[in-house]
Amino acid sequence: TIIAHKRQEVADRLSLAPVKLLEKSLYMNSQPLSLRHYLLRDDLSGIIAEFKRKSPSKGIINAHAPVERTTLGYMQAGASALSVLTDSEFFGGKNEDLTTARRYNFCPILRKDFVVDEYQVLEAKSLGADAVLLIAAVLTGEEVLRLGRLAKSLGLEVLLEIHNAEELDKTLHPDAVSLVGVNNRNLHDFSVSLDVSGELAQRIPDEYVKVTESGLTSAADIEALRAVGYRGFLMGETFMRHARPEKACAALV
Ligand code: IGP
Repeated sequence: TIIAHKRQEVADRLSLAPVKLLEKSLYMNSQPLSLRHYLLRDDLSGIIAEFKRKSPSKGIINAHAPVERTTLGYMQAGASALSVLTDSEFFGGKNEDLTTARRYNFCPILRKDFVVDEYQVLEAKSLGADAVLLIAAVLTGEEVLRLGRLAKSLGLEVLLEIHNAEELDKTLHPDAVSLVGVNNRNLHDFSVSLDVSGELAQRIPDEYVKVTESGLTSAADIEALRAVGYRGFLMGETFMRHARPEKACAALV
């Protein structure tokens, strides 16, 4: 459902007057920050703190936290990077959330959306993102390669999201992908298990920075997954559940 809606959204956008993202954006010529490098730094937590208002599995998580204070607070708390949801229909985000986060922060920002078209990669760059998510469950190997190469040509890094070994084998390509994220949440039935990350850690070649996504709630979760090779820890709900998400992040870091 999400992907069908997203394809329609992109088609509607592209049917409007010619899109001149490249000329209009402040960020088109800016030097992106490397998510890889920030995650590998020893002086930071490895946490990618997410700004997420709602989700299909949880409904409304936080309707009031402002993106400025939250994302700046995440960074000051010691998060290595930010993830900003820009999908509005299912996650309550918007492109302006990313541009706002960009203005208030100097750490890498992941644009979190359902990328199915080149246009969205260009858009991510124009909004000031440093990295994009590509979800193996909804793309072919050829699409990951095409979208990933485009991202790379713009200086954006690609975080490839997988949920099982088949998705990894189908889509992993060194020309397109810099980081691999294991989503602990099954996108079909929403069940969450950190064992998914545990089991897949060894399957991911060492040249990719390993990220574990979803369902992380404590420093103990992070340490257990760090011990099996993860360097990035993508966390949303654990922080966003609080009225002041940035304080929950500071408490955990
Ligand atoms: C964060 P959580 O359980 O900490 O809120 O999860 C993040 O992993 C999750 O939002 C996510 C996601 C996605 C959202 C992972 N992959 C793809 C939308 C699309």
